[in-house]
Amino acid sequence: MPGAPMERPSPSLRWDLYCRVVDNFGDVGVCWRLATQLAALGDTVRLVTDDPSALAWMAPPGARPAGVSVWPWPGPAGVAAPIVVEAFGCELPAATLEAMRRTDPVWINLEYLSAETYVERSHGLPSPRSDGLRKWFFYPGFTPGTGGLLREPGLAARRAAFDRDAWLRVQGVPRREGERVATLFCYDNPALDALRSALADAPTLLLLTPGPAQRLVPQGTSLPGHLRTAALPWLSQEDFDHLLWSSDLNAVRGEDSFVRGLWAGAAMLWQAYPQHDAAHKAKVEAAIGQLALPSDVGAAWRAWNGMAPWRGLPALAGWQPAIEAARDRLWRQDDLVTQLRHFAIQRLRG
Ligand code: TRH
Repeated sequence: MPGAPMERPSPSLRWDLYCRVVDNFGDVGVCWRLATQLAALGDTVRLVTDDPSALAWMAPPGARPAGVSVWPWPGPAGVAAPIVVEAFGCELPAATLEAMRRTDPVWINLEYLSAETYVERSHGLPSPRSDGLRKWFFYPGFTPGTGGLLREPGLAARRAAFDRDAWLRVQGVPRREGERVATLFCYDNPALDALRSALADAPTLLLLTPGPAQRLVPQGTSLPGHLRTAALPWLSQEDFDHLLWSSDLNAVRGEDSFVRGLWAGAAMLWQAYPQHDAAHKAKVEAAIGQLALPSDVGAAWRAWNGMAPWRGLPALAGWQPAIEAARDRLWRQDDLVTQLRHFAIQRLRG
């Protein structure tokens, strides 16, 4: 087109991505998403992790792109990739640091997601070190001043074309006529009984993910009212999305599922990863504000996180549009991978 600016073609990049699994599945879940999204753009990623076990169900072998290789900790010997990502301050192996001192790659620390205001202040800052290396801090987030959220290209179109009844039938949990569907992925949660009672007010199929949800929710005949439950196996990340897309209410936990719940656009309850110093309460409060949740939904989120008494389940009819509105706002921002590549390329060019 005459007069249009010439876009520089995006180079293919090589990344080393280091991930130590602290607890649960969010660390490796986020790293896997990041690695596969980079590979889909033509990049090559060596994912080094001390615990790849969850990848067996998150990313079954047939679903793994050629551009990603998984390495046991401490990773490949020899030369570091031009871009090294340290996920969540996991502390790089000594041999990797030694290799990095020889080539001085772009070293990026990918931080945890939060809606708190410190994220904008800290995003993109460098931290020089006494050995001459420099580490950059990259913060995911909800505002244009942050690194954005993980979101695959084409996600909205796939979501829009999805047939939930067909998918539920294939999983062996067909929905009955007029029944609503809820998904439960949670930590231990004293508000669970209150949620169950509230869900029993109308015909509901409650789908339980492995872990606390299946351990804590009694299954079978003792359930009150109109509620029936079904226990699911661990699903691939792709099918976990399908599960969230099939539901009218998603109770999700941790950071990665928070984002997937948002992209699903259904009514959502979020349980933050509980921290001993109660730091998660500030995260919940910031998320309620950032998503501009209506007051009854905000109250339910606080109750779900042990910050207030449970006062009932908000009507889904008002709750769902609020999540959808937040999602639509966030969809207008650049996704995390677009921003991270841009950030890395700028620093590679010095
Ligand atoms: O598993 P989590 O509780 O991980 C947590 C959080 O990330 C927390 O912030 C972190 O500090 C702590 O770990 C150490 O929740 P999260 O983040 O949602 O990660 C779950 C991953 O598992 C996510 O990528 C979705 C995926 N998943 C599937 O792929 N299939 C499934 O069936 C289920 C239930 C989850």
